[in-house]
Amino acid sequence: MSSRFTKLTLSAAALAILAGCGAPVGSVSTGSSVAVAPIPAASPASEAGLQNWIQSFRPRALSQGISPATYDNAMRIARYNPDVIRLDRKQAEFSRPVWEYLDSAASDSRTTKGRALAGTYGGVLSQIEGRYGVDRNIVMAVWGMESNFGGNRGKMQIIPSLATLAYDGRRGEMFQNQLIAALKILQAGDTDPQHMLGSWAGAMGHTQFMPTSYLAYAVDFNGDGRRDIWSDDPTDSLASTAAYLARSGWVPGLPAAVEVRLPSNFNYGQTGRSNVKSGATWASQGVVAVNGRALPSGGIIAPAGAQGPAFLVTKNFMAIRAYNASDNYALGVAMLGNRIGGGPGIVGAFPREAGALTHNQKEEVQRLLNRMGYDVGEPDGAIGEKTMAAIKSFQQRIGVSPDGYANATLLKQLQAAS
Ligand SMILES: [Ca+2]
Repeated sequence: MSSRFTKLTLSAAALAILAGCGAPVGSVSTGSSVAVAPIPAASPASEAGLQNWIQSFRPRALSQGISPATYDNAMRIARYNPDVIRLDRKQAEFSRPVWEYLDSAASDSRTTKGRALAGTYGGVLSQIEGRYGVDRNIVMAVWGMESNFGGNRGKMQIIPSLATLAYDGRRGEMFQNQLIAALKILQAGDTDPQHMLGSWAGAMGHTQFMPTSYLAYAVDFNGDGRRDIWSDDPTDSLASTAAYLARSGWVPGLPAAVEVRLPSNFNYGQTGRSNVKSGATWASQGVVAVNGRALPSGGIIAPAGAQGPAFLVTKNFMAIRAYNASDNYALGVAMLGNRIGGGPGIVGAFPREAGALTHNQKEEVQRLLNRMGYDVGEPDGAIGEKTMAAIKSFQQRIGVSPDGYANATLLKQLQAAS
């Protein structure tokens, strides 16, 4: 999970994407191709450097309550691993179209597997739902998204990876905190250094908890005395995920995302997950749920603009975003959860024929917006909230529907206006 970047999420699936292994989806990676910046192989000095660093870091760890025995025993297996540094320096380019991301997030095969496992673990899922109030299908969907239901939990020892990243990584401070958290887990006796396994950046278990998330939310649900998210048995992992979502504000009985139909005259300037209105207010504008039910309160998002489907997203969507701060991820979890629970997939059609902009084209959109005086920050090819807000302003200025979506039409409009 993701205390991972806010919550820092790098699941095994994300790792596989970063490593170019072609796993379908992952937490961080909202899709796409990967640009690999070549870095030199680690010099032999790196191992010596790590060992020196381990000695210099010892007092800080001890000052945070780690015992000398815990520290020394864990660090005995710490070795410099150039692979994790290489992975940390790779930059994912988020140019995969949202519909491809959602296709794989809530694919037929993942749905089928999820439904079967929801049956297998039906008893424990009922108990977890009873304790935490979190929809079992959402818990199942997180499990499916994070590790393909346990299939990609990560097999790397966490201590060597975190020590390497804390010593030499570009995000040393953050990984130092994760390393301290990992040492606290070991000190509590939940596992030992050899068996504390996960993905390269420290995400562990069926639902890919970072060490800090583990300390905050992991629970011993099966009562064997250990918060065991590493076991083949997913019970503790699934309960810990429900605990995380419950503490992130999950409201029992509320859907996370409801697909809606918008009226033809809908003002897309109102879109955005933070622009929350009551269900009655949306209904008064002619918004209707595709499934015909009453609308809850929430914001409306249209991830592929006015030509694609729209979703009313609620407080529970925000709880999923607390797990991994990506709208696409949260929508993927919500849609996979719907399907595992027997519901339909997305009903509306995405503008697939129109294609999606490439990473370079998205950067051009950002450059053009900056040149016109909209501040979207350094162009990075990732269309985030700032870029979307600028696109909406530009669209309003030229008198077209302000859906905030960057597509080929928008790029042409920007080129013509600049
Ligand atoms: Ca347990």
